[in-house]
Amino acid sequence: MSEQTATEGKTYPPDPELSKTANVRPEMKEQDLREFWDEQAKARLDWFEDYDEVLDWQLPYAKWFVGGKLNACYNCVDRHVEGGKGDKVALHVVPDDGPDSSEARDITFSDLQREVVKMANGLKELGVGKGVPVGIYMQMIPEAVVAMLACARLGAPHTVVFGGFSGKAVAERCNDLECKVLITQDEAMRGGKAGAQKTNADEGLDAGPTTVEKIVVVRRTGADIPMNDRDVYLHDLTANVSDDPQSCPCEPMDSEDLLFLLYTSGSTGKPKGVVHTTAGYLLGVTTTHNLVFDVKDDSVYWCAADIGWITGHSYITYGPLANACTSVLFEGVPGYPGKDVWWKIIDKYGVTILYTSPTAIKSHMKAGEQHIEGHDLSSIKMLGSVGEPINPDVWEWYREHIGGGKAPIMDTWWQTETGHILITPLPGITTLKPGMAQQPFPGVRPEIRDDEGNQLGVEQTGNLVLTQPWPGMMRTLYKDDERFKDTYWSKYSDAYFAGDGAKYDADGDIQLMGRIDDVVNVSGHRLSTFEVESALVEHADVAEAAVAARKDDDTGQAIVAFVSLKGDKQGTEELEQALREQVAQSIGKLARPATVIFSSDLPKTRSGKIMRRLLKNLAEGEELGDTSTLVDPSVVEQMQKQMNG
Ligand code: 6R9
Repeated sequence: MSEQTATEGKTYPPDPELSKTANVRPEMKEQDLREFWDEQAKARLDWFEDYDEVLDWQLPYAKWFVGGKLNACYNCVDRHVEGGKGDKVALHVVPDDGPDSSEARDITFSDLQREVVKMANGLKELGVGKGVPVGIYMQMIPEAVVAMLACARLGAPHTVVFGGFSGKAVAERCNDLECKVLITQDEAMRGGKAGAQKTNADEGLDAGPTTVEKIVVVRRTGADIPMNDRDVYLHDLTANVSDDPQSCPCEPMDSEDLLFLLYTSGSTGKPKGVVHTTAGYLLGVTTTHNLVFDVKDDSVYWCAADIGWITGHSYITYGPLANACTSVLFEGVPGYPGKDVWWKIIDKYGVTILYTSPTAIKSHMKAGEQHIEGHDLSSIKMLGSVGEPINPDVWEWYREHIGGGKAPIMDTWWQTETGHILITPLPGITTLKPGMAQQPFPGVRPEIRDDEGNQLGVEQTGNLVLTQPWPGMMRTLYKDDERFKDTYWSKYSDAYFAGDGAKYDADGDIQLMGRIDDVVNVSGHRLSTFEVESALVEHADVAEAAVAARKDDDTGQAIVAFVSLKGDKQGTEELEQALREQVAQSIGKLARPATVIFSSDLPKTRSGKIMRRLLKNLAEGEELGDTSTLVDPSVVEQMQKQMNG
């Protein structure tokens, strides 16, 4: 890895050829907010009924395309078939064992339509229809995309629970949204191994009362799994249903009808149910996908995120499909069946646009460039990065080795709450700077402020806020307007508070500096310290737990857990393993602490508050600063000794 300083100050002006042909035009940045989105809405979406008003903005509540009617599935599937693109490939499906697998297959838009109609007809038989919520707990198989679209077709809001989360997480989320039906798969295939999926869901749902009445099971491995009265295999459910789109027309939905909820971690309390509605969200993801990645009719696009995160929702399912774009859908992991599987995929399908996370890029850097040799990556025209800040040296590696030393990198900043990309370079317009998301998308107005609300100048780190609404913005937190206002709209009376630190450079480009709250970002996955702490204290031996993050070369951040034990319990290696397992069971494997530090107590102030700043310093191996307000400063010394091994 080269020194970070080696790339500092380097810039990459846009390729003049790209400036001529790019979908995005410089004038768009000057356009009035309503005018810009009105034009996009007319050009990019098909409406069953026109809207009367582009935006009704009563801070913090936005309504976009008021009075309009449309259907997200119609826009992602049916209109392309009707418009003569039925034979175009929608998804190159790459199974876990890679592109050479006999199970690799292509799904055209017509195929997709038939699959969606069948699943929707099946779901109808279970009572799913407009306004009946459905949970989806699946891995990266095409049926996951089909399930989202089938729900959208029926007007049934979905909530996708990341396939790597625990059954408990599934139950909590499904019960909160009052899902009647859960769609899952028998087993998951990842890295050559079959893992439990449906039985995880059972465990979670059986642990208490649940609103879920039916589980639809997609057969992936064909394993002999227990099926109960409430369970039905998808292939049985749809054995006799029609795949004719006329048999299941797309439900006309109001612009502001709920499209989906996605739960995400906050700094306190239970996960937040982020509300995304139909028209604004769909338009936001479609427009940004098209303009940021410069999607053309012959583009082959691969977003290597997971469907369970917002990136999968916006840039695997809704955005690319609404743009009638051909995508790769890969079930597996970067290192299997070989360390070159990604490069094989790009070579085989001629991928032109790759969108992934810094964590994934770092894992490829670690594996080494030798795995790229022998694979033709010359099809790549555009690269994207999302999920966390990207280090300049990682950026350079990405451009050099994957982008052939010329593909521009779009470092896209956005959030579950924002629905779509808000800060990003624009192809053919922006002079790229490694490690910076740089510029607001048209219509987006960022500011960087101090805690008192003053706008900050060059190189001063402050809070990133947004002062104008955008179509895909979260409408509220499900059943919790108070928390919505509190979390995002109370720090400043006139702007959205993103929770990220940021600064401007002398050219007015924005650099993101990471979260300023108690949210930890492991491999681009958001976790709250609170959730992990809650999982740890579930263990019988644990008295108290506090969680902080440290920097990690591979995963961005890694979790350090500080744990005090009950009575005379000792912090053994077995207990450490048990705690990690506890967290895996309760949340999912990715939330497991990388380090567990045991101590007799946690560092507390005299008023009884855990001094989180100290834990952060400890986790990062930094100077501790003033510890005089602690009840018992020796606690920190104990911890520090353990941290130093
Ligand atoms: C899309 C997504 C959101 C948080 C966000 C920020 C971090 C995302 C970033 C980035 C720096 C980028 N983040 N993209 N930080 N540069 N290009 O990741 O949504 O899971 O909700 O996470 O991720 O901290 O606030 P989500």
